[in-house]
Amino acid sequence: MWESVKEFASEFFVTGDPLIYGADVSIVLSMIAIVSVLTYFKKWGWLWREWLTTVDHKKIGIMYILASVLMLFRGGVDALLMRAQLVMPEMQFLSGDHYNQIFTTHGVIMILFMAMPLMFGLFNVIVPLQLGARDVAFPFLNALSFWLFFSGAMLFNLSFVIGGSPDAGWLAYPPYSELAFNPGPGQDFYIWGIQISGIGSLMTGINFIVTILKVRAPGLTLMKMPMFSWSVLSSCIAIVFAFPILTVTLALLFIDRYLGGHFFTLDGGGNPMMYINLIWMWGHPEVYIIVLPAFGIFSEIVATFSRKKLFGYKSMVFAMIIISVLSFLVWAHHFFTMGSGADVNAFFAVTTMLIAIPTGVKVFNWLFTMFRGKITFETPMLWTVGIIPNFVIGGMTGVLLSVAPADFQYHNSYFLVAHFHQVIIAGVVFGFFAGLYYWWPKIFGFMLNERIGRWAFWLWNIGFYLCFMPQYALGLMGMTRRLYTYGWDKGWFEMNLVSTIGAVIMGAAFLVQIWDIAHSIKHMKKDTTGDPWNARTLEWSIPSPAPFYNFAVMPQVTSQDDWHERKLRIEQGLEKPAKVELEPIHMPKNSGIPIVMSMFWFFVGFGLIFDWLWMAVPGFIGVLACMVAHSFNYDTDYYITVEEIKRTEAEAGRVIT
Ligand code: HEM
Ligand SMILES: [Cu+2]
Repeated sequence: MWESVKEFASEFFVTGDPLIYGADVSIVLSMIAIVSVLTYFKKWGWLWREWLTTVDHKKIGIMYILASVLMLFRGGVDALLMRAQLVMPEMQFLSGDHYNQIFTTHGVIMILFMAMPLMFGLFNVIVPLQLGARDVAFPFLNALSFWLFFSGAMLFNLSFVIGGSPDAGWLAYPPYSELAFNPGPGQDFYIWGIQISGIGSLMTGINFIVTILKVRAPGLTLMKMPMFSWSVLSSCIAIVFAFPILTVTLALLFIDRYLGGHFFTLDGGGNPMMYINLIWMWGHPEVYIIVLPAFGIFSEIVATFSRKKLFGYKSMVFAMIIISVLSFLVWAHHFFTMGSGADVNAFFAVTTMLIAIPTGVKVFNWLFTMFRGKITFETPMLWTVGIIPNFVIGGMTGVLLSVAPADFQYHNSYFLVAHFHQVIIAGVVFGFFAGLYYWWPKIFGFMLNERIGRWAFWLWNIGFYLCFMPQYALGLMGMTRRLYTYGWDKGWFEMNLVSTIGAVIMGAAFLVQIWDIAHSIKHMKKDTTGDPWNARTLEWSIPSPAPFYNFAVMPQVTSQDDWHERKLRIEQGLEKPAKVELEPIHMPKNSGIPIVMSMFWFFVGFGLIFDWLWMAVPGFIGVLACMVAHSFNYDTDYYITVEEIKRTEAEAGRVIT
């Protein structure tokens, strides 16, 4: 009996590595700490009522952002571990197996559990405010999306201490991700972690398309809509078409692994290249899904800090839609070496190069917006201006990679690693940082310290160039990706050393950002204006942070950059702050079902990973029960009284007459 318990435990828990034991201890300690703090301060009820059951888009957005910062930390630690192993030839810090696990979890976490939720966080906090709406179209669904993402992320992260991490790369190519070569539970953690959170992403896509098309303030026609909302729309259209492909692909891989299918195995008539085609039919649109909103953010910031209308509004909209369509026609550029022949490769090379045109249009539009503007360089603008050259280099190396015959040389080399980090860090992550600095006062109601913010900016950028520029050269010198060790004879030492130093500087930059937040909380400088940057769009017309109903009165929109125009009219005495008639506001009620249902999904996933049907089946019944319970719940909304609106507005310093 005791023996079998011991045997089970040694397979169930990951053992043998001091890093893991350290993680075990810190997980247990932080759980104890969190539970004791909540109990001591009697905060359980508050946590449940205000956060865990909320359907308020702003709070959901904040939870997304918080989760993504935690994941940035984990993904960043992974990155530093890898760079430590590569710092010099013949390092003995990580074993080959361990290195494989780390680049896999790093890639998955950074893209699916860091970039995606950071983006969804910004969608959530900002889009309804920009549209003059009271919430998203489906607030309950929105909460469910968040909790599904959260369950999926927790499931994936659990593989670090239970069962073992996946190690087949961030896209889990077969045959290596198939059962025959990868029998442990790591790959199943991968499938279920991504599957569960992916359903959440799909629902977010649907939710925001409907919100943008259907829930805009009166007068806000599509062609008057702020550019960030346009970018969200184009990104969500791509989500709705791309994510079902991911769901199906992973389902097929699951059938291969769990039921002995042969979709992607050569024996039995399957074909691994089929998986690789399918996963990139999702994977390439995915990178545009995360970069398009960053383009929207740059557009907002450039206009605000140049004190000018965005140059080329229509061409921006057009470019964004074209990018989201074209992103579905380029997937094979990830495997020009597959052997599909010159015609196929030529097609995908040309479509890839075509994307450079709308992207170039956008870059020129930003530059023309700045031209003759009264530019000021507060942190959001600093990030935006810093990103432009960075992103242009990333884009141009992308064009180099798209030349199919040349790609036979670049393929799977460090040239590629440098390229995709350049677009994904300088385009996506820095873009979301810019958005976070820009909207921070609106989200949290206080200003971030500008001086510390500048330090973070410079450290991130210097660290970035030091880390990734040498990798282009290393790639051309023959260093291949996913390589965990190399010899002294290669001549790669110096550049790898520089690269690791750059990574450490980025790590320091992250800490400076956390310090910036802590410092700013301590020296609380409240944003009493609601419009600290003198900005142009509707979200800045209400107090910071926005009251829970967002707009006390529905704004009547008459032009692009409506808030800017309204400020001008008031200044010129053409418009008096209007007398308004307050009406009770219709709001959705909180619900505990999303978090409970996602917990059941977690059990479904965990049960299937370990082939414990006694857990998976009840989990699934729980999911169905939650659906039924929600269907019969008619108590889903309420009205805020005029009195309460008046009181809330007065507390935010706004008098309503
Ligand atoms: C912040 C600094 C970062 C550093 C120092 C870093 C470093 C690395 C390293 C060393 C690798 C492994 C390369 C190899 O051995 O082939 C890697 C792979 C990867 N990184 Fe990063 N990374 C960073 C940020 C990011 C971010 C922000 C993302 C995405 C949002 C990202 C996405 C990926 C992906 C998808 C892979 C490929 C994993 C695979 O080969 O399966 N990285 N990174
Ligand atoms: Cu691609």
